[in-house]
Amino acid sequence: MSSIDKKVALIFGITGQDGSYLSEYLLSLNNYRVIGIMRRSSSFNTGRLDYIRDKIELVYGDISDTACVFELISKYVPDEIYNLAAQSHVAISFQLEKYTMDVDALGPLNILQAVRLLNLKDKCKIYQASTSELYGNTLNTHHLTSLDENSPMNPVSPYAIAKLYAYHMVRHYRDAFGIFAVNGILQNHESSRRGDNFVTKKIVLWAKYKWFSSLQNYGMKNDKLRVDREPLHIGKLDSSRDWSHAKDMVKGMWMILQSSTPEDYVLGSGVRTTVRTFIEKVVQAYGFTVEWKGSGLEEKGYIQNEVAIIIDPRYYRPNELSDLVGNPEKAKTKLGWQPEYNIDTLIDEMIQNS
Ligand code: NAP
Ligand code: F7E
Repeated sequence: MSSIDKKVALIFGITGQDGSYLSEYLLSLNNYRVIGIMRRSSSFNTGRLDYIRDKIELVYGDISDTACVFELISKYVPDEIYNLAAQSHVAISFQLEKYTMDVDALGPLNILQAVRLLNLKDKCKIYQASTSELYGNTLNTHHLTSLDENSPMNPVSPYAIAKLYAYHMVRHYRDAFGIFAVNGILQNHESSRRGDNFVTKKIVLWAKYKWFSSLQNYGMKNDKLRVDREPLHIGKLDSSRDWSHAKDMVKGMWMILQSSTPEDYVLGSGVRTTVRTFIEKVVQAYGFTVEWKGSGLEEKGYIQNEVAIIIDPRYYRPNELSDLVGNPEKAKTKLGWQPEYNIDTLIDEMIQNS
C-alpha cells in the first residue's frame, strides 16, 4: 500500500506507555501512517519507541499550546487523532493542580476546537483517553458491583477533575457539532513500559532489582535474595484496582474508533486486585511468600522472617480512591473486544521485560 492510500493517525502522548503500544498496533495493521507528537525535553524521552523509530514520524509539539495543536492538525489532516497526552500521575496532580488542568482538561479542548474550526468534522475521528478515576468512590457510595458507562462520576483528585472536564467536552462536541469524538473510559493498565512511579511497576522493579538476586533464577523455587537488598516502601496496601495489560487496551482504543457510531466505552478486566495481593503475587513468582504482621502504619511484610515491606505515609494521598473495578460488557458485546492477558500473565510480562 502506498503512503498516499494509508490512513493518517496522529498520536498525542506517543512517547508514553500507551503511545508506544498503540503505534506498534497501528503499524501491525499495515494501513497506517503513524505521526506522533513528542515534547521537548532536556533528556531523551523516546526510549519506548526506539524499536519502531524508523517506522513512525515524530514531531515536536505540546498539547497545551493552542496554535501548535491547530497547526499540526491542519498540516497532517489526520483520519484518526488519539489523545493520550496527559500529566497522568494521580498523586502528583495534588501538587500540580493548575498544570494538570492545563494539560489534561484544556489540552483535549485544543484538539476538539481545532477539528471544529478547521472544518474537519467529516474527516477526523478523535479518541480521548478518559479514565476510571472519573468515578471516584462511586462503587462504595452507590453500592455498585462494578463501573459501567452509566455509573455516576464523582472525581476525587485534581487529575480526575481535569479528566472529567475533557470527558464532558468530548460528549458535548459529539452532541452539539456532530464530531466523531469518543471517550475510552479505561481502568488501570500496566506493562513493562509503565512509568516507574506507578505502583505495579514500582513493586516489580523492587522485586527484580532490590530484593531478589537475578532474573536468571526467576520462576525457580528458592531464588537467592540480594546481598544488598532494600525493603519496599509502599502506601495504601488495601487499595484495589482493575489491572489490565496496556497491549489489550490499545487494541480496544482502535476498535472504539472503528465503530460506525461514536460512543463511549469502558475497558477493563472486570477483576479487582489489591496492592497487597499484587505484592504477594510478584513475590510468589520468585518462589517466596510474604507474611504480614501488625496493622495500620505499623504493618510490615516479612520474607523469610526479614522485614521486606514497610508502610510509608509519604505515598498516601490527600483523598484516596480505595476501590475500582470496571464492567467491560458493552465493549465485549458491541465491539467484540477480548483481552488476552490476565493479572498473572501481566505480572509475568512485567517481570520478564522490566
Ligand atoms: P504516560 O505513560 O504518562 O504517557 C503520557 C504521555 O503524554 C507521554 O507521552 C507524555 O510525554 C505526554 N505528555 C504529557 N504532557 C504533555 C503535553 N503537555 N503535551 C504533549 N504530550 C504530553 O501515560 P499512559 O499510561 O500511557 O496513559 C495514556 C493516557 O491514558 C493518559 O492520558 C492517561 O491519563 C490515560 N489513562 C491511563 C491509564 C493507565 O492505567 N495507564 C488508565 C486510564 C487512562 P513525555 O514522555 O514527554 O512525558
Ligand atoms: O496507584 C496505591 C495508590 O499510582 C494505584 C494512572 O494511570 O490509573 C493510574 O492511577 C493504587 C492507588 O495508579 C503506592 O494509593 C500504594 O490506590 O499505580 P497508581 P492510579 O492512581 O490508580 C488511572 C486509571 C489513571 O487514569 C492514571 O493515569 O496504589 N499505592 N502505594 C501506591 N501508588 C503509587 N503510585 N506508589 C506507591 O508507593
